[in-house]
Amino acid sequence: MGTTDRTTALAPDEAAPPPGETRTATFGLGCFWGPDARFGAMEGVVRTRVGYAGGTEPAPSYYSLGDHTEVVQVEYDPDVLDYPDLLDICWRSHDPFSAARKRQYRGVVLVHDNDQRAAAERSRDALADRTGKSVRTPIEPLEAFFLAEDTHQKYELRSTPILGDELVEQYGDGFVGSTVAARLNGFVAGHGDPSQREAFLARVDLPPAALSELERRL
Ligand code: MHO
Repeated sequence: MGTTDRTTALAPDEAAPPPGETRTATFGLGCFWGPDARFGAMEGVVRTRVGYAGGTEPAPSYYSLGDHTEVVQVEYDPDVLDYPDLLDICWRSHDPFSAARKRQYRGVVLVHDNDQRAAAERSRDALADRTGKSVRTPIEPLEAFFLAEDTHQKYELRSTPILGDELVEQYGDGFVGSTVAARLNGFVAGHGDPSQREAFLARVDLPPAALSELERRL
C-alpha cells in the first residue's frame, strides 16, 4: 500500500483542502454544540469550530461572554457547497421569526464580505416571501471571532465514551481542525444519511473499540 492510498483515521484530513482553498461562514444558532454537529456532518464541510462573536468585548470566554453570541464557524469546499446551501441550513436550525431571549443564543448571520451580505439578504428575503413572515434574524458583519474553549469543540463527539477519548488523544491540538472529527461529531449526533456515513467510514481506520462504539450509536 502506497502512502497515497493509506487508510488511516487521518486519510480524509490529508485529502482536505487547505484553508487557502476553502471559504468560511459564521452563524449564531443557539447553543453552538448543535450546529457544530449539524454542519460538521455535511459533505463539503472541511472544518468547523465554535466560538464567540457578534459583540464588542475584547476577550470573551464561556463564563464571561459580555455582549457576544455563541457561533459556529464553517469552513467549506466551494467546489462542493455554496454559501446559499449553508444559509438554508441556518434558517432551518433556529426560529428566524422570533427575537432571541438571550444574546448568548441569538440567531445571527455574521457575514465575511459584501458577497455574503448580498447572498444572505437574498436568502432572507426569499424566506420571508415564501412564508409571509418577517425574518428577525439580523445579518451583521463579522468583526472578530474568538475560539471557544476545547471542551466546547465537537462537544457531541468529545462526550462520546471511548470514541471521543480516542480521537482527542490521536489528534491532540489538531482535533478542532480535523475533518474526520467534524464528520464523526455530526454522525454521533444523528446527522448524515446511512449511505453517506458508510462511504465516509470506509475511508477511516479507527481502532476496533472506537469503531464498535461508533457503530453502536449510528
Ligand atoms: N445545554 C447547555 C448549554 C451549553 S451551550 C454551550 C445548558 O443548558 O446549560 O451554551
